[in-house]
Amino acid sequence: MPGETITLQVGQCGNQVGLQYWQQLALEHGINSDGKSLPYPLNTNNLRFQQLNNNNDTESETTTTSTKYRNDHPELFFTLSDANTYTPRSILVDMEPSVISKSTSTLPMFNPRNVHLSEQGNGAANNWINGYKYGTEEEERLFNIIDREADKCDNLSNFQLFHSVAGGTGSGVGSKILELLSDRYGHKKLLNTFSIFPSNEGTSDVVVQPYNTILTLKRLIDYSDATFVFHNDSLNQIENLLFNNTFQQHDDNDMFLGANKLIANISASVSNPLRFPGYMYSSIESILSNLIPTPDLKFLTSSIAPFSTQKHNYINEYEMILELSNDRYKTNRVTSDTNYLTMMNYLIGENLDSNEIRKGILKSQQRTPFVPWASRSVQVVHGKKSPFVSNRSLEGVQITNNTSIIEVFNKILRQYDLLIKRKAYVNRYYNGLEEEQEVMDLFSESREAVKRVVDEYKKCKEVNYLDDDDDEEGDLIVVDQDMDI
Ligand SMILES: Nc1nc2c(ncn2[C@@H]2O[C@H](COP(=O)(O)OP(=O)(O)OP(=O)(O)O)[C@@H](O)[C@H]2O)c(=O)[nH]1
Ligand SMILES: [Mg+2]
Repeated sequence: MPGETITLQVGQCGNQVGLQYWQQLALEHGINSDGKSLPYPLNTNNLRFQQLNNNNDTESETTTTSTKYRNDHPELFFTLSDANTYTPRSILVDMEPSVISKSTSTLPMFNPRNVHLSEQGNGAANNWINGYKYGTEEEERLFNIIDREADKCDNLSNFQLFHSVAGGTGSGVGSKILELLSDRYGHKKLLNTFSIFPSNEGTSDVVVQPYNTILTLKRLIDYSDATFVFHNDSLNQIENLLFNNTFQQHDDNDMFLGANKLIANISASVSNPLRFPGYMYSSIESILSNLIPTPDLKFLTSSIAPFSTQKHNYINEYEMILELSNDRYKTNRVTSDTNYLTMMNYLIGENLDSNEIRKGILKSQQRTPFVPWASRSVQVVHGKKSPFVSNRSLEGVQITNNTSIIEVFNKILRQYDLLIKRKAYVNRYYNGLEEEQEVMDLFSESREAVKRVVDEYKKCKEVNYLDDDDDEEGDLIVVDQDMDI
């Protein structure tokens, strides 16, 4: 049985993405916004399951309200109260109240005791240091909530963080929480993050974002076990391709709605095999260990294929696997000289055609420029559709580990270098730090850490990459399942 996941949603972006994420999970598990469960639809497979579980009761043949007959696992992400109400295992943190108030009024299922708000209520003013310091001061209150939530788990597996790397709260408080989680739980529990990177094109974005991003990246490098990289520019482009930006047109109040739905869909798909169990995966660890060959190379790119849109009515398994490799559906910018370390495709649907999948894998293997030492395996996960989602079309998500991270990080380094050369706005970061030198040291050690990751992704393109280090074997994560078809 897989273990539970605790979610932390921090700052505006973290909470807005978190809201979409929980709406998606609630939809897939038939949970109303107040946490009450809808009757579970029993299709043929579920009925067989029901018979196996022996029952003589006379509930409807097509639905049941009893949790006993469910063959999904909402309890990995939700707690279930004695009154049969589901509550997200999620902790909502922000330094100003407006975003979280919207979340809790939209989804009253959130546990009000899991909300942590700053008493001043002004936010971190786009400043990582303000957020980081606040996180340090609030350690006890934050960990009262986190430890309480962890105590409710039978077999806690991982913490996952939703945040943007560029503001003040998601970046700074998020960094502090990661550091503290790693200290308290890190060796035993996985920490993975869904990290949103700022637009390079957006005019509203603030000038110090490269500082916040570099400082956050250092903590992701040090403490996260896997980071899913989402770039706002790429998300906007995918949204244009798939939805013609309909979300933006319909809802001026939330310009990120479409982007956030994409992130929510991808991040929910990652745990699909655990929440709707099949024969393939038993834990988040086994999924991530197939994607991350060494702890230094842990920044992941996602891709989402056209699904259930007016533009793309139906595509089969073969076409889906190829579409997923199309760079225009990737959530960070991927160029043609990108090499791949690992590739995992989630195909979520009913009665998948294994011949079409096999054809897709072969074609994809031929086309994908893997790094020379990679196993060249194109992995496919058969995800099950939620019985609550009436749309029966095939959905596809791809997660890859690839060298596009070099350019993503190099761009941030270039922006950062331009600012730091003139020490532009550095004085904003003196908050609580005594000397200018301390701030400069903090910046330069973060820059070096990011540069090391860039160099590692460059080095991994070489044939003898795995032979270079003395301890490379110790670094390898053992893959515990082979899912090639
Ligand atoms: N995809 C996405 N990006 C967002 C969202 N909200 C903000 N951003 C981006 O995140 C960055 C700013 O981070 P925020 O999350 O607003 O900041 P914060 O963590 O609340 O920190 P402070 O407001 O400074 O205390 C900018 O690059 C925004 O473009 C969102 O809902 N979705
Ligand atoms: Mg904010």
